[in-house]
Amino acid sequence: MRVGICGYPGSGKTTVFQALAPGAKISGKGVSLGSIKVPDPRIDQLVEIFSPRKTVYAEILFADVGNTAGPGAGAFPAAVLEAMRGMDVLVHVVRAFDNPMAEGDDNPKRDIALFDDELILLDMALLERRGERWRKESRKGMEVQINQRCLEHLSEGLPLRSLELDALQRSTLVGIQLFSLKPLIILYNLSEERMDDDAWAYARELRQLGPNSWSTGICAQLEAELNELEPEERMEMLADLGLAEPAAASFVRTAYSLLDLISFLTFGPDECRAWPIRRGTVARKAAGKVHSDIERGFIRAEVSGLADMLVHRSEAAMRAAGKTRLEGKEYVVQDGDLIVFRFNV
Ligand SMILES: Nc1nc2c(ncn2[C@@H]2O[C@H](COP(=O)(O)OP(=O)(O)OP(=O)(O)O)[C@@H](O)[C@H]2O)c(=O)[nH]1
Ligand SMILES: [Mg+2]
Repeated sequence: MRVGICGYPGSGKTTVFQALAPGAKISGKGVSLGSIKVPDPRIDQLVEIFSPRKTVYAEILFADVGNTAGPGAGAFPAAVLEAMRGMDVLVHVVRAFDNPMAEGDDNPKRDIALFDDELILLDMALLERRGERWRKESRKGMEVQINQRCLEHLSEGLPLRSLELDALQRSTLVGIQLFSLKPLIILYNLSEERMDDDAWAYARELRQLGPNSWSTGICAQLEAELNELEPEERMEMLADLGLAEPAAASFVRTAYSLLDLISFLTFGPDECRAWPIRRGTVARKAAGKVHSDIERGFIRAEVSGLADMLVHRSEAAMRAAGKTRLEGKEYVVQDGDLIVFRFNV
């Protein structure tokens, strides 16, 4: 999963990046990229059984997409748009603290509205260009129709993430990377004082704002500072602050469930690995995550559960004990399924 950290100048993007992706190796030109592993006790248990040569946790890639002009000061720069385009989800960091370097007082409501307006305008331009081309080619059909419906929705000032589309209709939009179609998490970046101010409770809680859009809050500066501490000191400091865990941990969990991601697991002496997929993914598609050959040559999935594996401790013993089910290509993969794919190429 790729998470784009966006927001106006001085909102705390870089600090949020440091808070959410501690120890991330920064790479990339202009855009800071860092990834973190998604902690997964199920993988730890498989590793215990198989002592694999390689262990792979699910990963979340964070990108600090860089600076826009100030709120309302015009279009986002091309480099920022380019970075945002490749993301699966956008996090809009909203300044809710005094920053003497930033222009004016913090104004979360204004920033949220202006940011969304900008995404809507960008998408209108993209879809209008596409519609224009199709008119010239006098094309008809579902693509053209969906294009039109999207434009109507946008011209009401609404983001595409709130437009109801079924899977087939949505498929007409793949490949254009529409900005307002991406799930959005509004992240209020609160000053330390506001972290326990009742008036800001709404900004701290996790709230669903609409389809594919949520808001929550952190004090990024504090979280970033926590990450500089040794693990023991960090635990103490968290306890002092009355926090159950670092924001990075809860953010990962939240993002996973918001985006309806689950993981299936593969195992063996070579590799134990978590594979993130959308809930509802069928076995054959899931196989394609591992390798496109396995999707193409899919025969069946041999599915089992971790609880049984903890008892029987090998693929052969599982089969002998009748703890492995055979599932076909339409089987809907469940969170935590252990899977061996059989395929033929
Ligand atoms: N009080 C307070 N200050 C913060 C917080 N988060 C960031 N800051 C401060 O705000 C300033 C800007 O933070 P950055 O993380 O650099 O913000 P940015 O959005 O990356 O800024 P640009 O890249 O310059 O647009 C820094 O001085 C931070 O220390 C916060 O949660 N509380
Ligand atoms: Mg920055």
